Amino acid sequence: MKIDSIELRKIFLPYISPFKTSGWVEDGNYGIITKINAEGFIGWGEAPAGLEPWYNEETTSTAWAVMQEILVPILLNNEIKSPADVDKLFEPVRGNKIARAGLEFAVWDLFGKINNLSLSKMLGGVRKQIPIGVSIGIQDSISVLLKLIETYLQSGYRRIKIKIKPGWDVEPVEAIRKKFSDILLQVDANSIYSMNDANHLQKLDDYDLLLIEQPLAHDDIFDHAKLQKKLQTPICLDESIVSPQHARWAIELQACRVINIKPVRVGGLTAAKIIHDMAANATIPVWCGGMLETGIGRAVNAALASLDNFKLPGDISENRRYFKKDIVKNPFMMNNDGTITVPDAPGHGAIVDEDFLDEVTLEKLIIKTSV
Ligand code: OSB
Ligand code: MG
Repeated sequence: MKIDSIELRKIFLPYISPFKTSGWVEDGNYGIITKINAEGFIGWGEAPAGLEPWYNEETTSTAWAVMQEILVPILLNNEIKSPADVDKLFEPVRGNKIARAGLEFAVWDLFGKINNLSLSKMLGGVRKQIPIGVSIGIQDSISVLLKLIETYLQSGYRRIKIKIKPGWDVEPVEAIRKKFSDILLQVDANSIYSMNDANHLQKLDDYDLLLIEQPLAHDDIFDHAKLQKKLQTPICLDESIVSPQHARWAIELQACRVINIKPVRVGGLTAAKIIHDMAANATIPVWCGGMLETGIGRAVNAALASLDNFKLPGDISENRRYFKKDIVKNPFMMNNDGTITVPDAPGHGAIVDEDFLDEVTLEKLIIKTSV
């Protein structure tokens, strides 16, 4: 494939309401949209880094710099025969997985369009619809939280995830269980607890949670293995699994019983699929997490979640759960049975609204192949 040009855009797309986790608040998507022109086709990708390094070490600015200085020149100076080549070419780059994924997605999209194959098909997807859940940030009060959950359940969401932190964990979970005794419920701590909280976290075992996501440090696997031995609730790792190697370590150490796969966290779809297959072999179920992406990243996640071992509902809510208007013309809408339909158009299937994308673009850079 001969690449003609690569375009990077920093965007700001505001959320309908701020999203609050145990450690930070976000008021919108400040990601990078990538666009690759090749062979008469256009591939789109998204690197959903935030302004600050609260989730992982990357930010919009670091991803932009690494793309501009390192990753884009690698793509322009090498022959790419398949999307898997991108993972190999980027392999020597340490970290910077969100930046890598943002460009890798655009190459997958391009190959799908050139070969008339959907991303789901290219990845080996088996599902046409995927069940979806909703991730709810920390709220001002339990009554506000319960009302929100009621609204989401009424609109059809199949699973509720709430963010937790010290002071906002056992009580909201208990209140939810009292009111909604049989819903699929899980919690996400985004690395706020330590081993000293093990006894406190054991209290969550009384509420039949699907899982507790990333209770301990963002880069820990070892202590999670010790904590899992003390909890009945399955631990699910998010932040800690940044590569297939890390997934193998976590599985061998029994640090988790479930894995949240976000392709952006592991450098792209090639690594995500390896982790999926590895987990399947170990009978560890996976599900697809999210990073409050625009419709581009959301379409990529939906394609990935069509693979067989995605056994639990994903954080792939309808676009309108986050954005008044998204940068795609074909936002996901939930079907009556709490699923979304996996796109079967060539590539990831997101149709970018370029006029609206222009409106939300803060900065743009076009890098052309020198001839
Ligand atoms: O930890 O899963 C997380 C959002 C931003 C960063 C990290 C996380 C999240 C979410 C929301 O929980 C996922 C989504 O709905 O896209
Ligand atoms: Mg998480």
